[in-house]
Amino acid sequence: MIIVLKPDTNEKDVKELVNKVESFGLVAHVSKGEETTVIGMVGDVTKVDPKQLEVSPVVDHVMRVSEPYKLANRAFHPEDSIIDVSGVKVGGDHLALIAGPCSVESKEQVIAIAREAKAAGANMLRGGAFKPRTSPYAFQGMGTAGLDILVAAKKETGLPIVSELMSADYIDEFNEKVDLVQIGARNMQNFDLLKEVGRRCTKPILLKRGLSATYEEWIMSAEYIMASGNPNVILCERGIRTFESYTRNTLDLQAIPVIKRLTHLPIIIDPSHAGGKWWLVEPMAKAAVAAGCDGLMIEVHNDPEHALCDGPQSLKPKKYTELLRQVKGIGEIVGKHVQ
Ligand SMILES: [Mn+2]
Repeated sequence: MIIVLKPDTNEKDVKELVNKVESFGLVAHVSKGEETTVIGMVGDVTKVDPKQLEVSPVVDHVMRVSEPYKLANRAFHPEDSIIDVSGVKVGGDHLALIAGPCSVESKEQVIAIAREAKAAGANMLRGGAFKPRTSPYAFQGMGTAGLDILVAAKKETGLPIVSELMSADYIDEFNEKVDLVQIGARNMQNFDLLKEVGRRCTKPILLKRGLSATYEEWIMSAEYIMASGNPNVILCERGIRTFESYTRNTLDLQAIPVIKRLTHLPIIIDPSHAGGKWWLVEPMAKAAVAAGCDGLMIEVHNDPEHALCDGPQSLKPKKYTELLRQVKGIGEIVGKHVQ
């Protein structure tokens, strides 16, 4: 349930309403926008009579929110959320450009790619240290040593680091070393992990869409993180499983306008894992920016033929540089700028 306040309501009146909401045993979330301020009520609202709140002269109206997600709901926060990833803003009119190898393979590799990605215009570095692989016999990632290599690359380039967390056991280490904590597609409904990152992660979360998750299931997973105490969630569409087998997955670009309508959270697109082929990355990345996404996460490798993971879908730095040149131009047309 949300309370929409009349324009120019002062702080004192807002505070009084918050106290009233709390007296019902509910949690109040205030969202102050340029034009309107809303107070979202979370908890068991079944016994709340909207009339009790509408008597206040500063209340414009009270409405029930029918969707099961509240904190992620656009109604609770009418303006776009802008999430700060160690100085790089994601959401609003900002375009986040995340690039890097699928997995961290060596210090030389990551630093070389990070330098080229930065020169191309990327503003964040990705790299997997802990890898969720379909086969237990495939390369599983370098673990902690991989994170330390990413930290070294950050020192060298200044690019904030994005890396995937697979187990709550490593949250403290990620808080210390990583700037944006990725929860992968396969863990999107690992609810215990979502609750733990909500409670304990001090960094923003990049929540990938599960392989066959509906929009509502995906947003509910964001709600888990937010309800557990971390409001800084960025969604990432990375392709869904369909009957088509020619491409690795099917990139759902409709997710961009749908997520923006239903939530206030930023959404970025990962065209690399969606298509699984390097030559699909460029057209899909351009289409995603044209459709209004808040960022792109793209796998870039300086030697894709010998990559330990996802070589066939990785771009070489030269191709990535040319792609960003075009992407930035499209971004300007749709009002998205690179910091
Ligand atoms: Mn990958």
